[in-house]
Amino acid sequence: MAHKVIRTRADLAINGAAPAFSEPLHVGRPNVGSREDFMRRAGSMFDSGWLTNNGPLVQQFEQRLADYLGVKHCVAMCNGTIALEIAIRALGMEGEVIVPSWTFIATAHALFWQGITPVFADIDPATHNLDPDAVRRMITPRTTGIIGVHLWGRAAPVDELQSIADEHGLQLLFDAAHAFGCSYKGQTIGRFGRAEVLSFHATKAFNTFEGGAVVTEDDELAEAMRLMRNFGFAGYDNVIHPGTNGKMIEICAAMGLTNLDAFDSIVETNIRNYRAYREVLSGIAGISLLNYATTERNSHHYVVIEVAEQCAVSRDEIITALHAENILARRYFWPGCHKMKPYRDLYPHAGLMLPNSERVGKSVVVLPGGATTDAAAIDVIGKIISTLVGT
Ligand code: T4K
Repeated sequence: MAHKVIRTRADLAINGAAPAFSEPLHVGRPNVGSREDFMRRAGSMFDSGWLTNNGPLVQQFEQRLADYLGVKHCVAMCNGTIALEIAIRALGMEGEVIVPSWTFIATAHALFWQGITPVFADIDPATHNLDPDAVRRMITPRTTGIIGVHLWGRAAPVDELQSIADEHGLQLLFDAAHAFGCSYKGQTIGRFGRAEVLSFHATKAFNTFEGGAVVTEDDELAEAMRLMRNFGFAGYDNVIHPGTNGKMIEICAAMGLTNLDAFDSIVETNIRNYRAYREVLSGIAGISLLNYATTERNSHHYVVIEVAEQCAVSRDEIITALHAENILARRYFWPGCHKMKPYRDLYPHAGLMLPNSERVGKSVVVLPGGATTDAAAIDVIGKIISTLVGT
């Protein structure tokens, strides 16, 4: 892709110049492994005549994933949201459950959809993850659980949340939708809390088109979730549990097996991109790239910058300027769940308890990453931002 040269503000598309990219540069462009391997697996699916309902590819996928993550059970599902709903139900959560507001809306909706009240707790602005003290403040006699989110692939404060859960007799579940292949204290994410929920949506570092899974060390929980995802069937004509249809289909497992082979190289690309972004963005006043501990594994799938209040241009001006250049940066997860329906009507004053979530929500920009982004594109993105900010 040809990129333009940017020397002054007149070279920016918001000032009438041609866009830097002729085609849109997306956040969340799917990473796809070997097409030949995928087609071979798709062929085996047609040969077997088994398209869904716990077929051979799904079984193989679950085993490989459990091995990869070092966890006892992997229960594959049709998407991350249904996986969350099933895990929440299998854990017997009810009443109120504490969640961050600074997350994708599915974390809150998975509760609300089942008649459970999501109670939003504030985040630590340095990590964007739940602040354990804020969680303590939101506990009431109706609280039955906590859902920690490993946002941007950085682990939530697992030990602190586990202590709170133990002290108050609460269920602890993790939304690990962003954290496939990431670590906490050197251990691969997947075995924390009672269970962890993964998303394999097309826009994730590791995808199965659509898909998700609940991973757990707990035999009984895994068994219950296997029943729940298949209407509660235990063999022909024998329903022994309430359930829904949460099954992963064979073609998705074929994609997952293929992309698992490519995952390490995807992460290498992401790390290369992250370092290139660090280089081009360093020294721009008021712009900071989110930092992660080098002692932990992070897939670096999300390239997140924060625009300080004192920056010469606002976050939204940066978004407008980037979109004009065909760089479709995102404001994930602005404005925060508590400001979206139905929660903003249910708790109009929730923001008073969520000052950090509100501040972070106004500052974040997620930049394009993954295999479709390269050093040359990142260089141009850096120049656009520095020209705009004026440093
Ligand atoms: N918990 C958390 C913390 C999550 O982040 C998510 C999902 C979930 C739970 C629920 O898991 P799932 O039920 O989705 O498995 C996208 C994804 O749809 C969503 O999966 C993801 N989080 C969220 C962070 O991002 P949108 O509404 O931003 O999607 P959309 O259509 O705007 O696409 C994003 C960008 O990706 C666009 O710029 C276009 C590009 N794209 C997208 C698709 C689907 C492509 O280039 N190709 C594609 O095939 O939610």
